[in-house]
Amino acid sequence: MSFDSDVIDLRSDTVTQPTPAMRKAMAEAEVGDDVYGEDPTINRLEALAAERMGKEAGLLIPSGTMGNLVAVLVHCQRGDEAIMGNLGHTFLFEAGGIAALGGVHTHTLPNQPDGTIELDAIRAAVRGDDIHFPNSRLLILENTHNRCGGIPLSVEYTEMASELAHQNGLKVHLDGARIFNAAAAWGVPASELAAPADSITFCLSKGLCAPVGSLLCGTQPFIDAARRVRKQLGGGMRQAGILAAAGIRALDEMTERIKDDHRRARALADGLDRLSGLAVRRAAHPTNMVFVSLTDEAAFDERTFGARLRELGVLVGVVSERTFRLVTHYWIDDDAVQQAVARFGEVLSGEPIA
Ligand code: TLP
Repeated sequence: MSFDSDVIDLRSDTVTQPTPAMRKAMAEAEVGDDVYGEDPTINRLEALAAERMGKEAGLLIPSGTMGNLVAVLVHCQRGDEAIMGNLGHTFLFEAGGIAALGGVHTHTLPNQPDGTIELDAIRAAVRGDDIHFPNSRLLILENTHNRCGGIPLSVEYTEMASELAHQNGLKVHLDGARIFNAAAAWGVPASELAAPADSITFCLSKGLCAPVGSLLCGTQPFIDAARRVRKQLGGGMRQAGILAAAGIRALDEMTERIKDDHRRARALADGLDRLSGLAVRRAAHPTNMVFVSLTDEAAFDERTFGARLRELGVLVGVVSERTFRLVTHYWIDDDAVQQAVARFGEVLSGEPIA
């Protein structure tokens, strides 16, 4: 029912497994055919999600990737342009879906180290009315910003960027896969962070531990259109109330405890920072991610280092040359944090690569 307790899996919070309470709720879920709108558990989850995001309506989507894709396909027509960060998940890790399936043109702007995109850059990127240009239609923001270190965007920045986008006729989609991490970091309700955006995707299956599912939220007409696009993509589901039941548990029981993951990520960062051979990227408002690099003192390449850690039962993500991402989550307790630090130390003190 739980993780292999010998393995400390820090690759992602997507590896979380459903809690015993979720498994029970899934077994007992009342279900119906959701394509007919008749799954009472999904209907409850969608209403709850919309309420938590401060939006009119919500839609259960199989994944965060599909949530962002559906949002882009509703906001944009073929040949329209979506402006987004060059380190954004939609640009880097969604298999080019918006281009492949929507004919949507991507316009990337540099993400700053804090996950923001400079307002002047957004202003300058919006195209004028000229038949040579694609129509600028959408701005995509990401909160927390994964590749920038799990950094939370502030309410103030989200408001300023969204206001600018709206003044220029653009809609705003927020990839809020980890919006509850951002909310915990700032000590504000998620709805405040979502308020400036026209639509938001958030995930149940990351720090909130549900096995599957993301929610797309927005106005009622937006969600009506999104329901149709989800169907076009083959994402209309039937008795998925089984999944929604876990999602309701996730929203009811798992958002408050996210701050424990942040505390443990800080402890992990502190422990790793004390080891010579490692440099931790520090953020002003850290959440559940630790990005750590091998310094010149460590005579390892990242693949060998990662493989040695794996032999000791610690799994980490390699994000770039000599840099790892470690993510804390429900299944990582205080002891796992101490163990992980100790095993990093063990690898560092071992034989370097030949
Ligand atoms: N991110 C995954 C990997 O794809 C990198 C991870 O392990 O962090 N938006 C953001 C900001 C994400 O981090 C992710 C998943 C998604 C969207 C996509 O969610 P899923 O995996 O449900 O499609």
